[in-house]
Amino acid sequence: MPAYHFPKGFLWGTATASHQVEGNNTNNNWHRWEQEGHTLHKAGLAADWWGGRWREDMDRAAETHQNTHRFSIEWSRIQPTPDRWDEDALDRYRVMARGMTERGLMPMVTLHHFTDPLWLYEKCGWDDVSVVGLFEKYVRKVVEALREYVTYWITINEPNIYALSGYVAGDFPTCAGGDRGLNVAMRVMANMLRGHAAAYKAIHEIQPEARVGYALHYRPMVAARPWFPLDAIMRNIQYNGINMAFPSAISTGVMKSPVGNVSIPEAKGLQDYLGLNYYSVDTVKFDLSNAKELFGKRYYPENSDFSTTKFIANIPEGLFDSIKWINKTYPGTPILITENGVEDDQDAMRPRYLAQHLHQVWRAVNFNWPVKGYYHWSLVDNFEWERGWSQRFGLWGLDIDTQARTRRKSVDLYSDICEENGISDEMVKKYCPEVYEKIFHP
Ligand code: IFM
Repeated sequence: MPAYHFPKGFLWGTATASHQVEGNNTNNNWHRWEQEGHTLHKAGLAADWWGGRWREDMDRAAETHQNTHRFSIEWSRIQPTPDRWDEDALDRYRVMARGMTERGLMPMVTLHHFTDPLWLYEKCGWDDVSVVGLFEKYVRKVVEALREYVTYWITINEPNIYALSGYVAGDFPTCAGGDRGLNVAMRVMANMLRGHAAAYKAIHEIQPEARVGYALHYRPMVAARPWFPLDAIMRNIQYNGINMAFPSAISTGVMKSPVGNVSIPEAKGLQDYLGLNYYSVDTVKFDLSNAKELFGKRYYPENSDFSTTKFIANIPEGLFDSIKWINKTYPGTPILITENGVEDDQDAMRPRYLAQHLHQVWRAVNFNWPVKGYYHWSLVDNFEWERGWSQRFGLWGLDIDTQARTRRKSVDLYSDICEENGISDEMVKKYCPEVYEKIFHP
């Protein structure tokens, strides 16, 4: 029976984030943003993890042969006001991390995933360099409390999306009364790099054996018309602006930015692995009407294999290319796919999206590129930021009124993959026969 096998010890898991699953997170900037009506829906009770339902969801993860889970800590719970640490909240996260360990799930912790405590938001958040010391203090507190159970830390999730979606696109909250614009977004990103560097050093000081990285939302891009130089120029501007701030600073100590480079020497070389969040590939063309995005338009070609809300085009080769780029940029650095998934309430595309992307991961592994694990986004439907509950990324569906979970058929496919540590032709024939030829006779 033909099958693609992964190396022994490969990490198989799912990823979540505090505000998206916990519920009743009322002391952060996103809660405020939702109350002000900027989002399609409100997070509300979310998947009720703070109420204890993380336990049943971790049972689901473990029963379906996953061996790791990535979750995030909510800063506003740990430090509800600048002068108070909430030891009970820290303890709850300890119980969660221990609960994962007891179920055979290695916990991986994200320290910052889009949300900021309200008090930080009031004092201009990541747009003020004082955030660096504040973030370091919070990180120290969390690492001291959880080090018994946690070795893998993600300092910051998708700093590029945080900065650009807030300060350029206006979809995410910025700091209270703060300015917007590309300049500000880049200033925010520079402070996030300083925060990452401070956190990296602090974590290693407390826990020398820790593995510390950040999660990069990486968008491969292609020029729409290869013969038209302005498309290529736009592609490069967009590519560098969206992807390169963090990677350039980690490589050289200088943050590359479309509005001027910034020297951040303390960030150079500070990653033990790179976390890759990959979803799709953008096509880019010159667009005179789009001054806001520096005259570039990013889109998916019309004939794409689209997800339900057309948020994602299924382009699995882009994952292979992303891994290839990482391996070339940082030879030998371990790679973890810290997010990959698709919004699909009917579970019509997810099985093939999953199998095709994992096939690409397998190809990369077979070049001996050091991919160590894969975290599917996500375990259970969760609050999808400005798009609220209109997008469903879970292996399990969630009824937000009753909190009932529904097992989608992708659960069974992913469970088989995790159990086998590989993808077999039988699995593909059973769950997504429409891509059998693509996967087994490419
Ligand atoms: O839900 C988000 C997550 O918080 C960050 N990465 C992309 C996911 C899907 O949009």
